[in-house]
Parts: sequence; C-alpha cells; structure tokens
Amino acid sequence: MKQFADDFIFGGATAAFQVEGATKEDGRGPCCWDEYMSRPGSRFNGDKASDFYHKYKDDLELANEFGINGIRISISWSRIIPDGSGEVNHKGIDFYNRLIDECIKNDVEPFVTLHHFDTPLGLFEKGDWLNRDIITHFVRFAKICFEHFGDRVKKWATFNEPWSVAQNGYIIGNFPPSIKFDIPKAVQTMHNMMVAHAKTINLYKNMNLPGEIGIVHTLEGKCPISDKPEDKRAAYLDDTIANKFMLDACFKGEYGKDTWETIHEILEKNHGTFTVYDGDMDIIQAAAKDIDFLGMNYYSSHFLQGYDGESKMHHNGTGEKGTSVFALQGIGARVSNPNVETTDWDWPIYPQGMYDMLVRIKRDYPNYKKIYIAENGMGYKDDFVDGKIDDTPRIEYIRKHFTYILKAIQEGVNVKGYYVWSLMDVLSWSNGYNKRYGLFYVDFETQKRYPKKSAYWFKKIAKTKRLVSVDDVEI
Ligand code: BGP
Repeated sequence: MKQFADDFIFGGATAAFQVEGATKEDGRGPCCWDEYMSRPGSRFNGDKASDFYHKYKDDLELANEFGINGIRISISWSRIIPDGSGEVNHKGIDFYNRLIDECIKNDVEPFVTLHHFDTPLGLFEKGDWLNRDIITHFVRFAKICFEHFGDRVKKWATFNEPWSVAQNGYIIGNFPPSIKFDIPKAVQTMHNMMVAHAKTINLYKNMNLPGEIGIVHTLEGKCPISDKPEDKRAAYLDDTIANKFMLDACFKGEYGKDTWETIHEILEKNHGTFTVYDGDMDIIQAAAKDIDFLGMNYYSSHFLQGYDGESKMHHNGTGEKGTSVFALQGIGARVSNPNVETTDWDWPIYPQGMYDMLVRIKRDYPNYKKIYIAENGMGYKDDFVDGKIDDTPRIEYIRKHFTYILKAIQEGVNVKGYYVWSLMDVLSWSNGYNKRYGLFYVDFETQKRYPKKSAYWFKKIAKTKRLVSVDDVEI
C-alpha cells in the first residue's frame, strides 16, 4: 500500500496539563501535577507550559496551514470542576467552548480525552483511582462534558493510558503519587479505571450523541532478548500486565483465563492481590460491546530478560543515554538490544513493534471496529539555528512508523488516522522541557512558534497522502 485513504486523519496531539499553562486562571482548581511539581527539588512545572490557554488560536491556524486536520486535546477536569466533585466553574466551560469552536473553524477536528493523567488534587489526595468514590465523580464530570460539548465533539476518549497512570505512579514512581514497586496497587488502579471507563461508555451511548467514544492505550511491544525460555516468559509476563490486561477488559469485556492467571502469578510474587467488586464485570462486558474505537499510542518496544532478583529502577529523565535501569520482581528485566537504536532517553526505536501490535489487535480482538494512532513521535533535543530546526531524525522515525501503518492497513487492519505526538513542543511529565516532540518548536521564553523541518514534511504527506522522503523537503 503506497497511499493513505482520502479520509485518513493527519492529526497532532496535546494534553491539557502539558500545553495549557494558565494553571491559576479563570477559576481552575489544582490537579495532582501542580502539587507534585511544586515539591522541593522539582526541576520544572506546568505554570506556563506552551501557553495554549492563550495561544490556541495561533496554534490552530498553524495546524490548518500545515494540513493538520485533527487535534487531540484533553479537558482539564479541575477547570470544569475545581475540586473534582463540587461546583461547576462556568469559565472553564466557556474556555473549552471557545477552543472547540476554534478547532472547527480551522477544519481541525477535535478528538477529546476526558482524563489525561490530571486528576483534580482534592480527589487525588483521597486516593485517586484506588478510592472507588472517584468513579462516580468521573462519570459526573464526563456527563457535564458530553452535555456541553457533545454536539460538536465527535471523537471522545475516556482515558489516556491507564497503564501509564498505574506503572509510573505505583511502579516506577516518576508520576504522582510517586510510589515504587507496588504492583498490586498498579493493578487495582487499572481495574478501577476500567470500571469508570465502562460506565462512561454506557452513559455516552445512552445520551444518543452524534459521535463515537473509545479509549487511548499505550501499547508497548514486548520481545524476548533471546530464545531462552526464561526470556520468553519475561516478555509474556510484561506483555500481560502492560497490554493484555487492559485490551481484554476493553474489547473482550473480561479478563481472559490466561490473563487472569498470569496477573495473579505476578501479584503473588509481589505479595498482593486485587479486588473485583460485584457487578464490575457486567459493566465492563456491556461497554466492550459498545466501544467504537481503540486509540493506540505507540512509541517503543522493550526487550526482556528473565529476572528473579528484587525490583530495581532508574528512570532516565534527563536524556543521558544509557542510564536506564528497569527490573521487576516477578516479571523480568528490560535490557538494551545492541541491534536496536534508542533515543537519548533510552527508548528503543522499533517501528516493527507497531505493526506487530496492529495485526495482533485485528487477530485477537476482532470486534475492535477501528484504530486511531493517537500518539507516536520522537523525543529529541532539537537544535535551533537561526530560527530553523532540522529534525531529520524525527522525520525518519515517523516515516518508518508510517511505512508499517501502511503495511498493516494493506493487511486489513482498520487504521483511520494518526496523531503525531506532539503538535507543538510541550512539557514532558517526568523529563521537562528539553525533551521535545513537536512539529512546531516552542521558544518557552517568548512562546513563539517555529515550524520544524518535520512540519514541512508532514504537510507534504497530509496533502499528497503519500510517504515522501526527507530529501524532498526544505526548511
Ligand atoms: C505518553 C503520554 C503523553 C506524552 C508521551 C511522551 O505516554 O500520553 O502525554 O507525554 O507519552 O512521553 P514523555 O513525555 O515521557 O517522553
């Protein structure tokens, strides 16, 4: 397959906390990240971010000029309901009304995520997704959003990446609440998020709105580093907790027998368990019948080695290549593969993993309906030279992933769009402002935007619907 379909979406992705800034304006309440990033020793915060709260009109005009016809945005829960559960803040509603209208005016279709990591602080302090009361509050927030924006927003996602909320918050410890190696809490978090997701899907379907609803998962390829049985097992265990657990819930409506047993094996080795409450699986089952799409974030795959020691971890959040350590008790160790290059943050660049995942979804979850690549892109320390940014490695990264998307489409996988992470440079949660992803460079001092070489390249693809080489583009 050489060409994308005429209706393929060439989009750019953002998330409220990473772009909006204006954290204290117009009645917004704090979210968990405001508090987390104000702790002593924090290297950065989201107070200004990319100032999208004030610059969204410029960004949408720029998107339109560069042929981008879709944007992922998320709604900051604490702008709409400052403490997460109480009064509605009408200035928050007004902002998103203006933003959504501006998207439509510029022919940049909004794809809206309800929760992109930014739980309101009040609810976070009561236990976040480990406290089941949050489910009711989330569904109420979703209902308010559907009522106010559901006439114009045609693509909704309940959550962005439950696995990241769980893994980074309770295993790696580089997201709030910054707990390490508590795999049972990570699993409970994901399960509770599944209940909230399913209730929200059911609500949306009952409201008969003119759009579609799904979820965004990060899907990471898990490859054994060798043919040894212990390495294969480690890859299988990591895949089950990172990918299969959530995919089973969303598309099968149950945790398959093998998934259930494998998760319990991991939990046992970590001296814990998780609770499924009465009625949870009925709700999850009903939502799996109705879910309209899978949003798939794909950046990387991991290479696994068998490991039976204690958990140990070092998160490379500075871009010092080769400093990552990741080994989990009861699962395995992620190791470097000498044949696979990595980014400066040690993320293996393995585009074939995206293809493998796409064909697997079609094979294992045949009721999936459609897939949007909701995020893909490369963190890179861009060089800014006389107002020009030559980010050829990023173009190569995206081009290789596009090639595999086309191959998957040719083999019958229904991929309907691609949202590059990110539209403009944004705040990276655990890395700060030097890990850039955008098509548009942001000078964070002046908040001026500059199209990178990748933006010109993306524009050509969006226009011709064909993959062009990096040599066909000038800055
Ligand atoms: C995804 C998140 C995004 C974004 C991206 C890049 O997991 O959904 O919000 O941050 O990863 O990650 P990072 O910023 O850590 O490099």
